[in-house]
Amino acid sequence: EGVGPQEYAALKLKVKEWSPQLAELVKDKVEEDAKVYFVPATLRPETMYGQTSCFVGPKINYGLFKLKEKEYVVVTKRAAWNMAFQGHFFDSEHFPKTQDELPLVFEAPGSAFVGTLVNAPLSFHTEGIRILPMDGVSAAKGTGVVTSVPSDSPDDYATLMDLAKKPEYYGIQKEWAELEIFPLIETPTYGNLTAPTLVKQLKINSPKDVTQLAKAKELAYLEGFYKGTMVVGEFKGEPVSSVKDKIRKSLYDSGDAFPFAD
Ligand code: A2H
Repeated sequence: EGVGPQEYAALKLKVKEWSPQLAELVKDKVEEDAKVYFVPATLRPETMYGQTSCFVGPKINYGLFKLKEKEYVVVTKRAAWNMAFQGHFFDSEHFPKTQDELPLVFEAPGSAFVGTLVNAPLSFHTEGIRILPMDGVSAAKGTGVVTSVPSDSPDDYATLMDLAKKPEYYGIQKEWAELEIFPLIETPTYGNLTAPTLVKQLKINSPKDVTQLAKAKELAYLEGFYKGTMVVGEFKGEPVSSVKDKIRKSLYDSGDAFPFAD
């Protein structure tokens, strides 16, 4: 893990309530009983218990694409095109020949989706989590949607701290960025809140401290994978390295996620 081609787990976060900006448009374009999913791509399925929000790039364009009858996804066009090749939209007879043939319902910048409430599989925050803005999201990677796990991802933790500091600036409610952070994984070096510990130790003050964040990310990943033990969930007490694949598989089996290659 860590180098070479990666299999992402693409999670299905079902919309419960739309942002005021998009509520009318969605009402016009999507059946009332349809399911719409935000689809973040993750390399750490074992941390999904700790999701507290889901990030989009505020300036990135996202499409709402029709997956099948009464089922839609929100991802970048680039990701939808990848999904088409991975068999998610059409049978071979109706395969889109160009990106323009993808079943796009509408497009909007990430900023328009901010505030939308979604249900995140496995998350302890069963009341739902909010779509929030993150400048560091790359349009050229994964699905352009990133689920936030501040206990174990330094990027996610630094972003949430920044959002909570300046909620008016970001156009969000402060409490959306301040959901409780539960310990998920115990490690010998960083305790049970690896990302907050590393962010403090490396004196990271903002998501713009990219050099320090890259270092924290590497340390968190290695320590979590090779030395971490689950302290929650179905595989509590077992090493992360042996449960990662099992949790990923169980998310696939339940239909809450699917494999996604970039
Ligand atoms: B990971 P790699 Cl707990 N832009 O998921 C920016 N970041 C993106 C992205 C995009 N378009 N698509 C995915 N990612 C993030 C969990 C997690 C992740 C934890 C700890 C570390 C971590 C919760 N966020 O990633 O560049 C996603 O965040 C650090 C390796 O393809 C995804 O996994 O290697 C990871 O980056 C994919 O990174």
